[in-house]
Amino acid sequence: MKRVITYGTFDLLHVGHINLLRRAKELGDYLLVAISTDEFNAIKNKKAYYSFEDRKQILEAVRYVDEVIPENTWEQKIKDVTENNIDIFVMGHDWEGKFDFLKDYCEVIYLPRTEGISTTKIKSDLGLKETK
Ligand code: C2G
Repeated sequence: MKRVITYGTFDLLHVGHINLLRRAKELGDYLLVAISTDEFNAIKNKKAYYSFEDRKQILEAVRYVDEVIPENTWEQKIKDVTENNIDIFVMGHDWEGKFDFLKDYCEVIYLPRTEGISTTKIKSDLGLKETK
């Protein structure tokens, strides 16, 4: 039973997120997603359109996702990996190299992003005022 973890805001869920979640799940048998809280998004200088509760509920409805936990800090990853017996950490390659410190605890895999789609692009295409 290979256990996989990934992190993100997952706001305005789109095919880029779904591709990442599907491929992360395909690497193992169980996918745990740590979704950024609204407070942590503020630290990331991001403001999600949907609340943490809504983003969590939406993710829990995705067939590739087995469990969702909150991401409150940058520093929780080692604890998350060890406490959840994680075998593989997965992120999009925009994070390439940033989480290599986890290699002491699990496999670290960066997957290519899906081109041409992002929450920021959706917001600007809809003419929503940039809320970061
Ligand atoms: N992603 C992707 N293709 C896109 C958009 C996003 O593969 N077109 C991936 C990102 O690379 C990331 C995941 O989907 O792995 C979630 O993206 P975001 O919600 O933007 O997450 P981010 O703000 O990068 O937060 O501690 C890590 C952070 O919480 C990551």
